Parts: sequence; structure tokens; C-alpha cells
Amino acid sequence: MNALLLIDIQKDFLPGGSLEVPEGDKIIPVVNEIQEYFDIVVATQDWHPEDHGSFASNHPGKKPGDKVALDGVEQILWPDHCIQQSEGAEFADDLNMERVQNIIKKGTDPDIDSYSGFFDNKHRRATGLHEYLREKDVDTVTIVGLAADVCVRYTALDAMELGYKVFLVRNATRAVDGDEALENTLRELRKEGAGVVDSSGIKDILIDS
Ligand code: VGL
Ligand code: ZN
Repeated sequence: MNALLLIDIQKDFLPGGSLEVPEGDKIIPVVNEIQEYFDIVVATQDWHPEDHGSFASNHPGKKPGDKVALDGVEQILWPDHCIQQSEGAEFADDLNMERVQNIIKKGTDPDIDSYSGFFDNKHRRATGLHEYLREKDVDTVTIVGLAADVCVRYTALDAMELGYKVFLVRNATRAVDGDEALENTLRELRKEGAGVVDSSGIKDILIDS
């Protein structure tokens, strides 16, 4: 079975949001259009408590972009974003959620961040995504969403490590650090074994896989 993973397509990651990804909104029509090609669609939702350790505001004297040690792991600090129940944590208004069968919330533990949709950043706790996909006999995952260089990247690396065949859709993701970061990330993921396609090429890869 083929699954499409929608990573963190939330208001705070869109232009105008607190952790905006340049052109993040441009992926939405593409994501909506490709959903019909997949057996299963799952969404992840960054879902932080107010006191989350990844927020610069929770570290006196620190600002976004600074690094701290969080429970022994290096953590880049971000502006407050995707706070539970806040508007910024909502899925993008124009995102079609009708075919989304499961929503995986992540980043809920204040002491550790969770970039990947599968595990926290220390691989200590699973989110339930792998279990769900296994239950549905999924062997191939196509990963889209925000941000390419953070949560999409970590999700793709974990998916490959877990043994899934992985595809990225170039025009259905954007990087928080811009186009060069997007290209660097896609190059890295391709080297690690992922396939990178354009949305127009999805039907072909799904037939072959
Ligand atoms: C993300 C930074 C912090 C993401 C989430 O979804 O890529 N980036 N939290
Ligand atoms: Zn976050």
C-alpha cells in the first residue's frame, strides 16, 4: 500500500505565520491535487505546549536561531509556534483534509523536540505513525509538506531507516531556509535512497513501486 504523509501543513509555517516557510502556501494546491493517487493519507501536526523547550522565549537571554542543550541533545531555538489549541497550530485553511485518515500530533513533550513524524529527536518515543502504517501494510511513503529542511527531512530519514520506500515531491515542499536549502536537502535524501519527483510524475512512480 502507498501512503501520502502530509507533514506540518499548519498556519504558523505559512507566510505570515510565526515560523514562516517562504512560499509554504504554494504547496497546498499541489498537495490537494495529488491526494487521490494514494491509498492512505496521514497528516502530522506540530503540537507544542506553551513551555516547550524549543521556544527561544523559554530560555532567558536566548533568541531564535541560538542553540541550547535540551536533555542532552543540541536544539536550535525557534520562535513560539504551533502552540496547542492556538490558531497557528491549525491546518492550513485551504488544505483538503477529507481524505486524511489519521492525524499524528508531535512535539508535545516540553523536554524534547520531535521533527520526525515517527520519533522524537532522541528516538526515545514513537509517535504511533510506524505502527499505523504497518497495520495498513504500507511499504511506500511519499512525503510532502513543511519544512523540507527540518520536519520533512527527519521524517524521510526515519522512514528509510524503518525500511519504507520513500519519495519526495519537489513542488509539494519548501524549506524554511529557502531554495538552496531545499535543493541541498533533496540531494541528501536522494543520496540516502529516496526518490525525488515532480507532482506530474507521481502516477508513474506509484505504478512502478
Ligand atoms: C518544524 C521547526 C520547528 C517543521 C517544526 O515542521 O519543519 N520546524 N518545528
Ligand atoms: Zn516545532
